[in-house]
Amino acid sequence: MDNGQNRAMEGSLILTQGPSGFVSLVGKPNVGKSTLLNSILGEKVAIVSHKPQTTRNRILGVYTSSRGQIVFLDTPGIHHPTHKLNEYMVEVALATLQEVDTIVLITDGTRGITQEDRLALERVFSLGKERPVIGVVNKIDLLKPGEKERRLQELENQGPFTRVLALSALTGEGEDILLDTLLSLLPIGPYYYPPDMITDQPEEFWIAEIIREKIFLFTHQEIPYSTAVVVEDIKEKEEILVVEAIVYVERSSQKGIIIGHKGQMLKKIGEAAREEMERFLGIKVYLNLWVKVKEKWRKKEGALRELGYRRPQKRAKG
Ligand SMILES: Nc1nc2c(ncn2[C@@H]2O[C@H](COP(=O)(O)OP(=O)(O)OP(=O)(O)O)[C@@H](O)[C@H]2O)c(=O)[nH]1
Ligand SMILES: [Mg+2]
Repeated sequence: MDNGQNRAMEGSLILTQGPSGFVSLVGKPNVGKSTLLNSILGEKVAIVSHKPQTTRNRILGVYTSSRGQIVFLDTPGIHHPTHKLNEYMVEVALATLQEVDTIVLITDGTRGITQEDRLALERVFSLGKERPVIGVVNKIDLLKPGEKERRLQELENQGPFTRVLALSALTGEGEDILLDTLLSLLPIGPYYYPPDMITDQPEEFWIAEIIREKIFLFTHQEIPYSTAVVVEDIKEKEEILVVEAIVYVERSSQKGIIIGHKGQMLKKIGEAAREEMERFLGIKVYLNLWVKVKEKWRKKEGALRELGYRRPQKRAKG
C-alpha cells in the first residue's frame, strides 16, 4: 500500500488522501436514509421500500470524488423495539453513533417532528456527543412553497445541530450542499477504502436483500416483518448465475401467504428479484426460492444469529 500518498494508477493520478471519514445516516424509519445513500452513490447499495423498518443491518457505502472520501453507514430506523429483531436493529443504528466522525440525522419534511424523531434526536445528541450533527429535512420535492423553511426552523429548534439543510433524495436536489458540508467537516487523512470501492457487502447479502425488498413491496401487514431471506448457494454455470435462496417465515400460515394461490405470490417476488439482479449484475439469473418456517425467529437470539443478524462489532474503522 501507499500509506496515503498519492499514487499513479493506469497513467492517471488518483488521490488517496484528503478529507475522509465515516458518516452515519440515522433517523426514524422511512425518512429516506437508504434512498439518500443510493442517490449519493449512484448505485443501489441499500434496499428501499414505502414501508417502515426496511433496513435491518448497517450498510456501508463509499463515496469518493476528487475532493475526498466519505464512508457512509446507512442504518435501521431508530424506534421503540418490541422484540429481539427490532432490538438488534436499533442497537446497530445506535452503535454507529460512536464510531463515526459526523452524524447525519434525517427527517421526513412531509411529516414534521414526531415522537419517533424525538427519540432519534435524543439518542443522537446523547450518544453522538462532541460529533458534528447535520440535520436534514428530506422529501422537499413533496413540500408546498414556504413549507421547507418552516420545517428547517422546526428541526433547528430540536438541538445543537452544526447545520440544518433540506434536500430531496428522490430528485437529488440539495445533495451537493450536504456533500460539501460533510467534506468541509471531515478530517484530512488517508482514505479508508480504495477509490473505486462502493460497498463491502458480499454478493449473497445483496441478493438476499433484493429478494426481501420485493417481499416488502408485494406483501402486507406482518408478513414482510416476519420474513428473513438467506442465500444458500450461488454458482455460475454457462453464463447463468444460479441462486438458491430460502425465505424464512415465523408460522406455517405465513408460508401459505408467501407462496400464494397456485404459487403466484412467490413467482411474482422471484421474478421481480431476478429481473433486478439481471439488470444490476449484467448476467442471466436463475433464482430458486424455497419457503421455510422458523418458529418465532424474531424473538430468539440463536435464530437471529443463524439468519445473519449478529450484534454489531465495536468499531467500524479499520
Ligand atoms: N417523494 C420522495 N420520496 C422519498 C424521498 N426519499 C425517500 N423517499 C421514499 O420514502 C420511502 C422510504 O425510503 P427509504 O429510503 O426506504 O427510507 P429509510 O429511512 O431507509 O427507511 P428504513 O430503512 O425503514 O428505516 C420510500 O418509498 C422512498 O421512495 C424523497 O426525497 N422524496
Ligand atoms: Mg433504509
